[in-house]
Amino acid sequence: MPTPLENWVEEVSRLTTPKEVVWCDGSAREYQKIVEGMLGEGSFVNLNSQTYPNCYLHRSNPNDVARTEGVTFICTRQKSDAGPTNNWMAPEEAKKKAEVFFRGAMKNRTMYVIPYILGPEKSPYSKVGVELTDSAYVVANMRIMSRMGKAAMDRLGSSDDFVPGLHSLGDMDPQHRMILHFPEEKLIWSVGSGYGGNALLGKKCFALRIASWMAHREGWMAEHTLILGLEDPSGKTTYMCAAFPSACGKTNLAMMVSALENEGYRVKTIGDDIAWLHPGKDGILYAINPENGFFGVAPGTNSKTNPNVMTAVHRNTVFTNVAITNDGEPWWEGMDGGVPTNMIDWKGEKWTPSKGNAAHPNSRYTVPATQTPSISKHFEDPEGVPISAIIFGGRRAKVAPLVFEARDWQHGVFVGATMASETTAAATGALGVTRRDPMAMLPFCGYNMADYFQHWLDMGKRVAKPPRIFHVNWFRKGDDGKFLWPGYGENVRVLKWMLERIEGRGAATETPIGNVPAAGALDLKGLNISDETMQKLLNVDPAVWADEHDAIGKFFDKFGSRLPEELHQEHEKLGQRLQRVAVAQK
Ligand code: GTP
Ligand code: SPV
Ligand code: MN
Repeated sequence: MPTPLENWVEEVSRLTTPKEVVWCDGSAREYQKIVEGMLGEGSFVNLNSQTYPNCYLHRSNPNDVARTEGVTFICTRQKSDAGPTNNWMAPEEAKKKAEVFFRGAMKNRTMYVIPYILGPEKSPYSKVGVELTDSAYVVANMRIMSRMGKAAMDRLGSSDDFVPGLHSLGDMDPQHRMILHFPEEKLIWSVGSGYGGNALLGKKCFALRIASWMAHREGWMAEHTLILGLEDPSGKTTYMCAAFPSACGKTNLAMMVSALENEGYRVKTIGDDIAWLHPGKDGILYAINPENGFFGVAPGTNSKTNPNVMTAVHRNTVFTNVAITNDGEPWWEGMDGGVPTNMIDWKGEKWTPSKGNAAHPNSRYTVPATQTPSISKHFEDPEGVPISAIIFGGRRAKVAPLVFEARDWQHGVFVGATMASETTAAATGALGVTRRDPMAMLPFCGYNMADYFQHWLDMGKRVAKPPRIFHVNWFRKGDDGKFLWPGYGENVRVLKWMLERIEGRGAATETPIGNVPAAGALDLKGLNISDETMQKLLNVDPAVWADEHDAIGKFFDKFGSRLPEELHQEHEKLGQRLQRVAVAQK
C-alpha cells in the first residue's frame, strides 16, 4: 500500500510532469551533489575557499528579491476566517488559477521531495512538513534551515501527519506568482518565486501561517519572534521572546554581543525569527525554535553590529544577492572596512558607485544555527525554554519611546495589537511607510486577526505566570535624522532593565502608555550619551499619542464586532489616561 506521502508525490508528478523525482535524505553527500549541480549550471558561484570554505553565492531573478505580500493568500472556505488584514481567495478558485501555472511546470526538471522537521528532533512539539520543489536552491536552503531528510522520514513513517507544501519556480513571471495557504487542509502551494519566505515553505508559510492556525485550534502560539537567554552575573538565565517586523532587528538582538559583558550580562541565542510557545505544567510558557538555521539580512551586518554572525558566516553558508569582491569574498553595504573596488554587484554586473547598492538591501545569508558562537546549550531542548518576557517593537522615527512596559497581560496584548512600524526591503512595496503590524504578524497570521487577538487574551489566562510584556524602539531619530540610540550590543542595557522589572527591582515611571525606566534606572555605565538625548528617547508626548490613539481606533474599526471587547476597553482607558495628562499639563 502506498503511503499518504507517496500518493501525494504521485499526484503532484502527474500535474507537474518532472523528468525525475529525487527523495532527499539530508546527507552531506547529497548536499555536495546539489551544490555541484548548481555550480555547474551557474546558479551557485563558489566563494573564496580559503576565507569562506563551503560557501556559495546565489543571485536570484532581479524581479524576485523579497516576499510578495500582494500575491500571498489565505484560502479559507469563509472569507471572514481570513479576516480583513489578509488577502483571501476561495480554495477552489485559487487551485484552479494556480493549477494552470503548475501544469507541466517541472517538464525537463527534477522534482525534489524534501521531508523536514520543524523543531528539535526529540521535541513533542515539533512537526513534520514535506516540500516538493523544482528548485535546487530551495533544497540547499531547507537543509540549513530545517532538520531535513532521514530524521523527518523516520518521524513520519507511513502516517499522514505532515504539512504538504508544493513549490515550483514556474515561469518566473511575476504575473504568474501565487503564494497560497489552505489552512483547513493544512496545505501550501507556491508558484512563480524562488525567494526566501515565498519558496522555503517551512519558514513563513508553515511555521507561521499554517502553524498559527493550528496553534489557535490546539491551544499554543506560533509567533514571529526571536528567542534569547539573558545570563546575569550569578549565571542565571532569563528567557525572552521579541516580536519585531521583518528587518527590524530580531537576528541582531538574538545574537548580540553584550556591551555589559564585563558586568556579567551575556546573551545566548535560541532562535532569530520564529517561536512556537506551549503552556508548561508549571504555568509558564515554553518556547522552541522550529528552525535550524538563520536566514538573516546581510546589509548592516559587521563585526561591531553582529560579531557572532560574522564569525558564523565564514563557512557552510549560502549568500543570496550580495556582491562579490575580486578575491571571491561576499560584500554588502555596511560591512567592515572600506568599499572594495572591482566588485560584481548582486545582479552579476560590474559595480560602479553610480550604480548605487552593490548588494540588494534584502540580500541574505543562510547559516546553520549551531555555527553562531552565541548558540544556547538549550537550543535542542525538547520542552523548550521558559519565557519570562515578550518584547514587541518596531521601527519608528518618532512617537514610540526606547522602551516601556505594559501594565499587565491584557494591556500588553493591546500594545502588541496596536504596534506600528515603517516598512522595509524584506517585502516588495514602498519603503519607510508606517503601518500597523500587530505582533509583527500582519503578513504571517493564517486566520482572522481579531480571533488571533482573542487567542492572545485567552493564552494569558491559560498560564498562571504569563510573561511580562514590553515594547521597544531602537529606531527613534533626532531632528537631524540620525538614530538617537546606539543600538546593537548596547540594547542589552534595556534587557537588563526588563530583567530587573521581572525580578521586582527596576524603577519605573508611569506614563499613559505604560511604564518607562525611571531617571537613572537604565544602566548607562560606559556609554557616552547625554541626559538630553535620554530624555528624547524616553519621552512620551501626550499630543502625539492622542493622534496615535485616533489612528488605533481607525485600525480597530476594520475588525468590526469580531474585535475582542477587552481591546476596546484598553483603547478607551488609554484615551482617558492621555486626557488626564493633557488636562494636568494645561
Ligand atoms: P527578518 O529576518 O527580515 O525577520 O529581520 P530581523 O528582524 O531579524 O532584522 P535584522 O536583525 O536582520 O536587522 C535588520 C536591519 O536592522 C539590519 O540592517 C540591521 O543592521 C538593523 N538593525 C538591527 N538592530 C539594530 C539596532 O539596534 N539599531 C539600529 N539602528 N539598526 C539595527
Ligand atoms: C522576513 O521577511 O520576516 C524574513 C525573511 O525573515 S523571509 O524568509 O523572506 O520571510
Ligand atoms: Mn522574519
